[in-house]
Amino acid sequence: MLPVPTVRDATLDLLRSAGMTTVFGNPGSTELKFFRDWPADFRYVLALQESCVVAMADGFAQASGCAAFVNLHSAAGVGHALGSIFTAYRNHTPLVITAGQQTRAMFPTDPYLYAADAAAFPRPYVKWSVEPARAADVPAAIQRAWHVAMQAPRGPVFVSVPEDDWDAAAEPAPFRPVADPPEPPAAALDALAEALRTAARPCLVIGAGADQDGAWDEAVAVAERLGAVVWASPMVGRVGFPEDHVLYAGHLPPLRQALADRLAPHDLVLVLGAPVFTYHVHTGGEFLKPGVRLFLITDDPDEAARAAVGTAITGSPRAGLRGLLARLGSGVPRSQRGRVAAAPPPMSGRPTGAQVMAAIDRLLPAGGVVVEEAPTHRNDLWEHLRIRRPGGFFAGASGGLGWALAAAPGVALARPGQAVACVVGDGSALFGIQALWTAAQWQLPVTFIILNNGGYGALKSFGRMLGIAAAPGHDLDGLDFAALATGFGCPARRVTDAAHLESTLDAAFASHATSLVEVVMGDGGPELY
Ligand SMILES: Cc1ncc(C[n+]2csc(CCOP(=O)(O)OP(=O)(O)O)c2C)c(N)n1
Repeated sequence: MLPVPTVRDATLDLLRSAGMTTVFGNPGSTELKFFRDWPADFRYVLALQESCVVAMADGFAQASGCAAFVNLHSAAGVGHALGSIFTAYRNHTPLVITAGQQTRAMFPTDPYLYAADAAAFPRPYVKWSVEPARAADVPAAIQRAWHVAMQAPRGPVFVSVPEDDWDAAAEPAPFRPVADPPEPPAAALDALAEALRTAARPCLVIGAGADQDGAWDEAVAVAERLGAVVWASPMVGRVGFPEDHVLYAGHLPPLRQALADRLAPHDLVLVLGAPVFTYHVHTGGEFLKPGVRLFLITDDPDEAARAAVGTAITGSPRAGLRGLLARLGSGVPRSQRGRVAAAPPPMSGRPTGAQVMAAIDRLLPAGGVVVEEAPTHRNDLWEHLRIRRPGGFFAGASGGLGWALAAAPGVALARPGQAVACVVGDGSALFGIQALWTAAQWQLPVTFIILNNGGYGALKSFGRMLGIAAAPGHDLDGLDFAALATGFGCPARRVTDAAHLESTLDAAFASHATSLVEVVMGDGGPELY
């Protein structure tokens, strides 16, 4: 008779089959048995706080296109991670998150480190969550979790594993691959193609789901075939269209009335892989001007159901665009044009957001990736830093801060040899600052660019919008980012004059190593909206 594999052996085999041989974690006593005889074909990426662990895995999963495996420590580790789990859920990032649990025999006494109702804790921001009833079923639960995470719409899942399960005998749980997202129904694409053919001024709105689905080339082909201008959806976390293309029109604002005004010149709007729409501040007003027709193609049935207006078609955005190309024939090109590119700002005086973004645009090595969390400088980024290739930009889709600084090393781990520029506000950086250590330990080519405006600029801007003169807790005085970085083993440079921005960034990128550039900004930051 063949020896029965342990839960640990069966799980490691499953992880190999699913391509999840990188484990992101922060370990504790309840996870140790998972690491017994740790195999040489696995790598363990340690992050020093669990919100960083999950954000790093998120960056890795998005940049690699595969699910990432996470191992956390009981309820406390999951608790620290919840903010990043919320963001991963909104990002549609496939993560298999496991957490240690106390020994099963100890459950009745609520022992030290026991996670009561463990599977409930990360809900509702996981697609599926379980603590298997028997140790033997842990591998099957992990197989199912991976499948759910990778099914469209992708997202995080959770499995709680009691610490004595890893040495137990496993029930067989063969690996089962997951199918591609379904194609949109043919009849729906027929009707959409006809509407596009007869529209006078159609436009596309591209969301993160289009980039995740690998639809970049198809989006360009459809836009060119129709002569349709292309907008990026509001608060988008990934860019799905070349921002230097003549048809590229810019980013839509996350405000209802302003967005309806921006789309008013069009008679047909085709949204791909995005919610309809993501708003930030309530302004009331119309969702769309009368007479503007909207269609949505998304692989997320819930996104389809909750769209405020329009005809939603459920299916892969990429397959939808391919279906349209087949139906549109030679197309009906119109003479629409996108935006006029902003002139680069002069590089002198106290640094501004526009100067930083223009400098990154000019100097980021070919193939480089931008990771962003700089609330008041987002408009500068969209104006002056052009994303030109698929998978070239990542930002958190939830609005929760503390994601980007940790996601950036995850992106770098997934894309060996590619430079990563991580642009974050001083406030945002401090929600995930420990990630500097992981980046430095792995010698990842990430340049962390901290826009230090001495406080929470976005909240000050909100305050001005709401007529709140001086709310407490908005200033961040006495912080020394260069010293913090050095303490984490990451070399740092400080820039106080725009004349030195380009030489400093150039040196940082040229080092092909982890480094931090603190930019002391000339003012508190522009208005948000
Ligand atoms: C986890 C979390 N806590 C608090 C907030 C509220 N918040 C929104 S913007 C902001 C300020 C961010 O400051 P900084 O990163 O320095 O960028 P700036 O606004 O100055 O451009 C804060 C605290 C948030 N979005 N997420």
